[in-house]
Amino acid sequence: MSMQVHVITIFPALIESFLSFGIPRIAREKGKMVVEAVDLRSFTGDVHRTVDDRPFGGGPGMVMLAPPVFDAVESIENQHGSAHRILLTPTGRPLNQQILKELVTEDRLILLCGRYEGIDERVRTGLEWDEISIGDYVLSGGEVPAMVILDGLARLLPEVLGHPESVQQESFEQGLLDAPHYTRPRSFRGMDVPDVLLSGNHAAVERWRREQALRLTQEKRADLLADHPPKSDSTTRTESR
Ligand code: 9D3
Repeated sequence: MSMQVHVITIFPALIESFLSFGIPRIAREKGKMVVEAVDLRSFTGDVHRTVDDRPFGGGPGMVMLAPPVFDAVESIENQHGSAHRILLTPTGRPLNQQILKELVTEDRLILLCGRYEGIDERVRTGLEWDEISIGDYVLSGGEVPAMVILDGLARLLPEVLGHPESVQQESFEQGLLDAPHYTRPRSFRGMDVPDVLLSGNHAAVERWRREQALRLTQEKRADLLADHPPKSDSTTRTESR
């Protein structure tokens, strides 16, 4: 599986620099995630390469122009074919691991990053979009949200990570937070690694991790337990008796 992503932005260098580190870089180098940062300003016609203007009806701030966005989307899709279009907006559906798992099945994505106070409404209504937010806080634009999506997708693509089982085991993937991790030294400033992890008893280790994950999730993110009640079998029972 590989995917092609076009990111429409006024800051293509920000996206490019992000793609030069870590797992997104590996995904790109292996050709699993083919990302192109598309400069919205290259779809303007005037000498000033204008991408924004004052809002009709007045008010503070500037609004992103519709014509360069339409031209950018049409140019990309005429060259490469139709894409699943994502509009990064504070009013979109909140991103989660389930949405990432759906998006990673797409062959081609367009991520549109807004800036300024907003985007001309005709962009939203005149083209079909999957509107996504990354959470309930105010950012200055859609570039960081686009990088969040690229990062989350890169590590889900097969053959990008060396150890795909860690994708399955981890936090959220099973609806639980991850169990604590330990490495050398066995004793550090009076804090010891739990004996069970040194026991060599794999079944006991798995049982301990499951208990820890349940306890942590109950303590810190009880909302996750309500959303995805964990299966209750002999290996997953809590200390309720
Ligand atoms: C004054 C009203 N603002 C809405 C809360 C306008 C506004 C603020 C920030 C419009 C755009 C932005 C820029 N943010 C994004 O483009 C954005 C975003 C975010 O701010 N939070 C979480 N997810 C996202 S996805 C895109």
